[in-house]
Amino acid sequence: MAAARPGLRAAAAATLILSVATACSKAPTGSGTRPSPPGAAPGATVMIVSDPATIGRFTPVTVRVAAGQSVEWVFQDLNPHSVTADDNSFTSVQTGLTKGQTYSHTFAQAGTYPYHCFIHPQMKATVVVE
Ligand SMILES: [Cu+2]
Repeated sequence: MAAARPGLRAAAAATLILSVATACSKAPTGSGTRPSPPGAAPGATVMIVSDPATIGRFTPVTVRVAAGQSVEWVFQDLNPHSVTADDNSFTSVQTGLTKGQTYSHTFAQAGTYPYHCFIHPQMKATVVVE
């Protein structure tokens, strides 16, 4: 007479490990001007690099963010550059920022925001807010 026990089904499925990494604690590099309110999600980063043709260049030339997100510009060129909206709705200091400095702006409203460098108007780029 064998005690045919079906045995306990491995209830291992109950071991749900909540490892969903919702790490929103990404600290922005540098401690420059940060008009972003706390909690504003950084949507995109634009590098300002040197370029023999235009002195400086925004890369990528077009970034897309959602309304309410910010864009951070990271200056990597030794020459000073600015981030200035074509309609002057936002700007970093127009005398320019240089390597190691950052500027960020939060875009509350959807739209297309062309901008340039105040010092070198041939430097052009666009932020698209969706
Ligand atoms: Cu410039």
